[in-house]
Amino acid sequence: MKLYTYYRSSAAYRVRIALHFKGLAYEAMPVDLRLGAQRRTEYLALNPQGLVPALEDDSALLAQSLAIIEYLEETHPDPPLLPGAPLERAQVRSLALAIACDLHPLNNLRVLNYLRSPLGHDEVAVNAWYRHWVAQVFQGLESVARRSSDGRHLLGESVTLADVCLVPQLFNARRFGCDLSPFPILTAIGAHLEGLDAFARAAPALQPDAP
Ligand SMILES: N[C@@H](CCC(=O)N[C@@H](CS)C(=O)NCC(=O)O)C(=O)O
Repeated sequence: MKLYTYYRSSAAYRVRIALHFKGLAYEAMPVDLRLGAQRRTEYLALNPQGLVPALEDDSALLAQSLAIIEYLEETHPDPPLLPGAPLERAQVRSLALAIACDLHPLNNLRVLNYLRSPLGHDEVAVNAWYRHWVAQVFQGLESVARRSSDGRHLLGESVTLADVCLVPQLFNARRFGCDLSPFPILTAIGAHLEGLDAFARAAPALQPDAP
């Protein structure tokens, strides 16, 4: 398998965690978002959505991190990232979607760039935007975690898709200087997960395209 990735992309980071968690080998194909490589003709020919990650398997190309992870889950169910019971699966997906659909798209590179130009916002305003949406979604996640977490995972007692989405989002939040002190459960979960092999190997600093 080939993974089109960028070391600091949190969506690609999710897929890297899932691949390592399932013990699947892959070749990293870096796409340099800083240079706009995701919008070049060669890449758009592969992935017309023009974003990372994308996974090539059996000469088919899949875009969208959650679709990719669900594909890996179906083709390589062990170890699982989704629980067995339908209600628990839905709860895990609900948290993953809060991060991947309600938070991440608001703070994506192209959105931040659009705020800068043409809308003309300065870095102070862009950072305020970024931190506002992190705080709002993390508040809800922290409340859920207060009820459902064992202090090491968002839900239940093993790694799930929700954890796979949380760790890259925590990485991004730190990168943008978000105040994480109101979220002690989320940060404790992150500290535990970052120590696990699959999460550690997927970390941005260890990627071949990291500076
Ligand atoms: N919903 C997509 C989001 C993918 C996405 O936004 N990727 C970002 C990096 S984290 C990207 O490629 N950004 C490039 C850009 O904004 O031009 C997924 O989950 O895969």
